[in-house]
Amino acid sequence: MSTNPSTASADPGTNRDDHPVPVVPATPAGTSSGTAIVKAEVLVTSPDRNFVTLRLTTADGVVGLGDATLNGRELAVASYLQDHVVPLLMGRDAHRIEDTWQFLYRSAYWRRGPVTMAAIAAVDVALWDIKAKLAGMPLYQLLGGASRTGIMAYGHASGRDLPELFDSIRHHQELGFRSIRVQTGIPGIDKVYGIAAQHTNTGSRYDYEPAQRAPLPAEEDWDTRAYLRHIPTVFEAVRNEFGPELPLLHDGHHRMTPIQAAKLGKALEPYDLFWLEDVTPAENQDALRLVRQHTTTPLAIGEVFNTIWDYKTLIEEQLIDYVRSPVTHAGGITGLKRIFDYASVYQIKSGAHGPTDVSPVGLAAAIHLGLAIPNFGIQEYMQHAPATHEVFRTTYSFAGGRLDASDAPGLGVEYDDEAAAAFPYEAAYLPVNRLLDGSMHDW
Ligand code: KDG
Ligand code: MG
Repeated sequence: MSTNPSTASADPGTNRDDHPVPVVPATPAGTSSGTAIVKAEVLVTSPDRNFVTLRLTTADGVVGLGDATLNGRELAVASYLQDHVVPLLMGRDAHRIEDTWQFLYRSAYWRRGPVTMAAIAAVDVALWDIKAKLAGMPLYQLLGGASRTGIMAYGHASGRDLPELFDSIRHHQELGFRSIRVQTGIPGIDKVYGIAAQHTNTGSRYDYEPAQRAPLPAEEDWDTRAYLRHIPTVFEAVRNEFGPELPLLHDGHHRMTPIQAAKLGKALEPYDLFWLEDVTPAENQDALRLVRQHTTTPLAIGEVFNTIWDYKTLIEEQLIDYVRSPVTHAGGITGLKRIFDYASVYQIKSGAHGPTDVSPVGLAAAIHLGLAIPNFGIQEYMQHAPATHEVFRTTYSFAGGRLDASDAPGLGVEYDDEAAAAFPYEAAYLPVNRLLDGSMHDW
């Protein structure tokens, strides 16, 4: 790995220090040597924000891309890939996607977790990209073909106050969004998650990305009682202004206790939310039992979950309505499709995470998967900055509230090395939250 932007490759039999790699897996029986992986590059670049991308190349020169971006911890995944995964990939048959997934998951011994699962995801998506290119098809065709004409996407409207929020909702409607997430400032709290126009500790705007480039995380404030008092009044005002039909979403961002979450879900019932997201910290799956007993507001959870095991209680006990993991952090197409299939048994739908810290490669993978699965719900679409699109040349489209894949073979995304070279990695951290008495709280 290098970071400026990085291209680090491993030829068969060497690692980055040119020492012999102790174990180079033999090309499995039946492999046509043309599909053997001969190059694996870990690319780190920062066009508006940091991204980690894996690029695999086969002996025949077919290239696949995978997203391994983990916001605020990017270099940990880059090192995991470069130091511990790239050497294992040399000579493997790019066609053997499931076997490679199982090999990487089981051989680590230390299972799950965002770093491991983002690394596995990057390999998995790059292999699907290669397989679809070899088949001469867009990826969704290999996943079973399109089940729908485009996938419904929601955008992020926000404002420090109601007038600013209404302007932002109208702006998103003009951009074509038909479903809208609503976040607002809270009276008495200076800086709150998800408000685009608020000024940050570094003086820049918060528009695209909460992770700020600075040596230390920014500090935001939190007061749950003020939040619980204010949010129902916001949704009442939005419904009065925009009518009953517009699908509205809201992200609680892991900040409530179970009983507070139950209270908020109940208070929001008259405003008919599409979903209420991450009401409680995700580690405690049992908390959702209490929330569920008290409210019919649909619940979405899982953007910090990485495997099917993290969802076991939530899915089997039908404690949620939407699964939030992205392809990028949940073991790729292979890992996330398994979770979605499991969820479909319980009438739970997909609602994949799609902030700017999922790269255009990760978003493209989500679009292909969302087109194919039977239980698609909605896709988050936070829209990348123009600089990001200089590096990641995409072919997906957004119109009429829906994202759609192109007919380009594979994922339909190309990586521009020359453009990437202009955007070196810069350390950036997600903010932290403190309560008004100074104690730490979930962000
Ligand atoms: O990196 C953290 C962000 O991806 C997260 O804060 C965004 O909660 C989020 C969302 O719903 O998009
Ligand atoms: Mg969220």
